[in-house]
Amino acid sequence: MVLSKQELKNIETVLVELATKEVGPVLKENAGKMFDSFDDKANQVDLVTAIDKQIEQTILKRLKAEYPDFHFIGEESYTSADREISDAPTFIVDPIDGTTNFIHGYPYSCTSMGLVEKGVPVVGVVYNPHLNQLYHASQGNGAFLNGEPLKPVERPLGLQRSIIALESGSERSSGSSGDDNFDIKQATYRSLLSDQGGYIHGSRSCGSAAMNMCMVASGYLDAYWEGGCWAWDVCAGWCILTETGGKVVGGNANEWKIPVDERCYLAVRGGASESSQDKFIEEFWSHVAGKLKYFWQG
Ligand code: LIP
Repeated sequence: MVLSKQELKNIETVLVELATKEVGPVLKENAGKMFDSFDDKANQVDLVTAIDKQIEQTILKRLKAEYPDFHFIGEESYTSADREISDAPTFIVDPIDGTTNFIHGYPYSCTSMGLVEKGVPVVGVVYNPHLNQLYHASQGNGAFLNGEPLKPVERPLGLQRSIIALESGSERSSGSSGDDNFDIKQATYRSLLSDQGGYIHGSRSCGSAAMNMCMVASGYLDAYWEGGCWAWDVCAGWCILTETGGKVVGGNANEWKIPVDERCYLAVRGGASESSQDKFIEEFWSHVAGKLKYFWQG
């Protein structure tokens, strides 16, 4: 099955309605109210609440009713059976992206609902009800913010004159257990920011991959780099970014084409020529202080 532009637009409309009418009010109502009732997942900074799980079930129920033949991968229900993303249309959903922000009431939590076909993000909806920011797109149909066309300002793209989203992430093993991802990330941050290195204008952090991707799609950020997040964190934002002329490559050097579940990403804004995007990417990669390695746990 190859979904037509109109079919993709119809799916986008369903996801927009689901996000704004059923998910957003629950997300907004409960933000900041779960500070004494969250659970740890992989560690004590990888958090989940009953609201994450409740929202995922709401989304799953609606999408299974609308699209019974489509596959579904959700952050809170995935198992090792989800490891292989097939060519079939598959919803890839993070019910609450920025769960830590949600727990703290910091207004950068959102729901992120994407669809891939043949592994490619073809529909994306990201909704932050706290700031009334509804980003949505489908392949070939353009990207929108609150119903208005989303187009980044045309301006030169250059590493030194950039602000880039960099995240602390939830995997923080430092100097032990043979996992040097955290140390590689910190060394990369230093290389990018130092006056002896990239000397970039600055780093920013939404605490949500989906929101970072949307800030890049808007052109407010020039790029976003993260290792350790997941397909559900980036799938929707990837489609939205692509529809604004942006591109997503691997977070490790020389990985120009990656699957949606790579778990290590570099997203670069549109509003600039492809040659300047590629020059930016290669210069950025020159600062990555090693090879990040992530695995699918489940
Ligand atoms: C979050 C990601 C973010 C990452 C956090 C966390 P969650 O997703 O969106 O990019 O830095 O560690 O993984 O867990 O809030 O859905």
